[in-house]
Amino acid sequence: MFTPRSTARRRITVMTSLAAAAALALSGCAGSEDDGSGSNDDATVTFIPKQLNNPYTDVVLGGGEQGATDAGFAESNVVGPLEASASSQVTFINAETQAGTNAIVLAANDPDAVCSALGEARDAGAKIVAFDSDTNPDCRDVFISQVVAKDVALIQTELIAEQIGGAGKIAILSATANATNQNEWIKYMEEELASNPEYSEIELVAKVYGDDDDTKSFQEAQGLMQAHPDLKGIISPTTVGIAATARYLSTSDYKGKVALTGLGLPNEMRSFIKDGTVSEFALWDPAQLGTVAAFAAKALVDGSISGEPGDTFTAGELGERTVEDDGVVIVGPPTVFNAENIDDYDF
Ligand code: RAM
Repeated sequence: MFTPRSTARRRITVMTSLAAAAALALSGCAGSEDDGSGSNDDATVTFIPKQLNNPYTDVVLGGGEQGATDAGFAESNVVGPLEASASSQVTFINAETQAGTNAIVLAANDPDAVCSALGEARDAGAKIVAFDSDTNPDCRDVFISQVVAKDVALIQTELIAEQIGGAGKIAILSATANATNQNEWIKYMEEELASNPEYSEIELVAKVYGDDDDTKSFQEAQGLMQAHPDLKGIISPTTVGIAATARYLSTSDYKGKVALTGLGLPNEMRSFIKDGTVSEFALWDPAQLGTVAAFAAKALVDGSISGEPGDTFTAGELGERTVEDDGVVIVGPPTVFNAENIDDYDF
């Protein structure tokens, strides 16, 4: 688990589009000096998450900023929108390009909407690391994937199948409709449900989107149960969605009758495990995702990797990582949390 040890120079900027445009107009080009040793001692990195008001994002960025310090960035910044909408990140990317940041680490709300802005950032010399949710692969140097995408889909399918006794109607309550990460996991879940004979009696009846907004996710969970009163289970592959759905179920007649699994933060899910609303869910250590992304960004800025398959870099205490096909770097395997182990985790 990630424990902060020192504080990087940091500016958290929550900007409206207007403020971002003003910042863009005012900022100069920072740039950085290369001392010829291959290590850029003045280099800066900017993290742009899907959205800022998301507890998952906070843990990822904690690991990211610590990683930025440990990797040797002189400065790390966090900017981003409050809502995880498709186009919301473009203004922030443009402002960072103007400011001359050396690396942008971004979780894409939409694989294509950010591409032209990222292209301009690259033309200005910035390295682009996608993390958590990928861009179109042409628009970044590497993608730091928290887990093997198929594995995270399979584990959620397996968990729901176990929890509903292998038969019945299920639904998926996702984040935003364009989220690259959730959509990839859902694609693998659907393929698995359709092709694995063990799941032939499970029927996926609905996919709904809570937009990683707590209130909307809660309402979508409520709507699912109204539309499908015979639903046996819900998979929510988003930390915001699973927590909101658990809160809804926990005070409803469906508590303990409708199974809920997906991807959650142990600290947000603990009470729902303890009160019997949820029996098992999965996730990885989000801080490690941020840390590996920061080290990858520094390796790209230093020129020690270019993002080609086979490139390797060291992610501090987390050890060596290899760039795989399509420029993907895997952080680690998913963990399943339940009543037995949930108190061992604090994030
Ligand atoms: C939410 C976000 C994020 C995802 C996690 C599991 O917080 O949608 O992108 O990786 O859930």
